[in-house]
Amino acid sequence: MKQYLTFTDEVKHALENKMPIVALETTIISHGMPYPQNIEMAKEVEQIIRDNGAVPATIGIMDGKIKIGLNEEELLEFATNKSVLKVSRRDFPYAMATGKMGATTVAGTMIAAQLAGIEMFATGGIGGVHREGEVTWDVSADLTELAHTNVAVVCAGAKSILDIGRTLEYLETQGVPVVGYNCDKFPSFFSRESEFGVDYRLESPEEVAAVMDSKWKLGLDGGMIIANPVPAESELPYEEMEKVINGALAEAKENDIAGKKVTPFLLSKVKEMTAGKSLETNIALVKHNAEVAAKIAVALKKKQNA
Ligand code: PSU
Ligand code: MN
Repeated sequence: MKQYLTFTDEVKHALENKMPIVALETTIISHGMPYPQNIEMAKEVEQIIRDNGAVPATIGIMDGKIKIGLNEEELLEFATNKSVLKVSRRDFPYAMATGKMGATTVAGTMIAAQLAGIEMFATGGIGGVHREGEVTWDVSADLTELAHTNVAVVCAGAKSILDIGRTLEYLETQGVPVVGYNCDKFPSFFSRESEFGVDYRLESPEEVAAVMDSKWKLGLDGGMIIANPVPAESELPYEEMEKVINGALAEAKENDIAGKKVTPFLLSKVKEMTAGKSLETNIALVKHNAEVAAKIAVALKKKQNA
């Protein structure tokens, strides 16, 4: 499988020298945010990771290769090209065989990160069980990936476009630990809390790294969620967002939006309905997640290299 991977010099050097690395996804760039905020976010997030002592590896598919690390020109291509595929587990074979450009989702990025030997990943929010999932069977492949791929994901929880309760139940069934980073409630992306609790509250990068280390040393394959609430100054009120999200869900239903189009549709509706405020919050929380992920990656490598 390694024949399909290519690395930037920065990432290659970091891997060879057992340095801390943080993987980043491209779906958030190509399908999650508009241009030019998406490219600005992508570059800033990489810099935050470097400033916190780790090496960023933004992952995407181009020319039949899985690229571990993207240069500026490639990042810009993901930010502006309108025909980029959204690549989750099921889409890899097609994207690789056709040579089409593919932005990796949380699931897709985890697969690529594991192939490359990267254990830490920062994003905004994970996919999950959609509301009315009992009717539509819309359950993100992110959850099954978390069940068996050894990559820990720092996120701001899950948007309440999803059914957060069922998402957490699914993760429990699949044996995925949900850690609250300095929080007791599972965050709901735009807001710092939801009505649901986390499994364990941990308060330092070292504590999180120790849990990751013992999980994988025990051979308990699968990922981990590190839920990191949006900084208070960027939070949007939960009740207000509930109304917005209910409006967006109604529109998705009216327009018969299904399959992989659901999440990007809801995201852009929410942005429209909050006059762009949701985008600012989205960017703030991704940056915060990158910082925390870098610190955990540093702590983990210190432990592993000791
Ligand atoms: N949630 C967000 N922003 C995003 C996504 C999820 O708040 O950009 C993206 C991620 O790439 C995630 C994917 O992996 O959507 C989930 O899509 P689906 O529900 O189709 O599995
Ligand atoms: Mn889906």
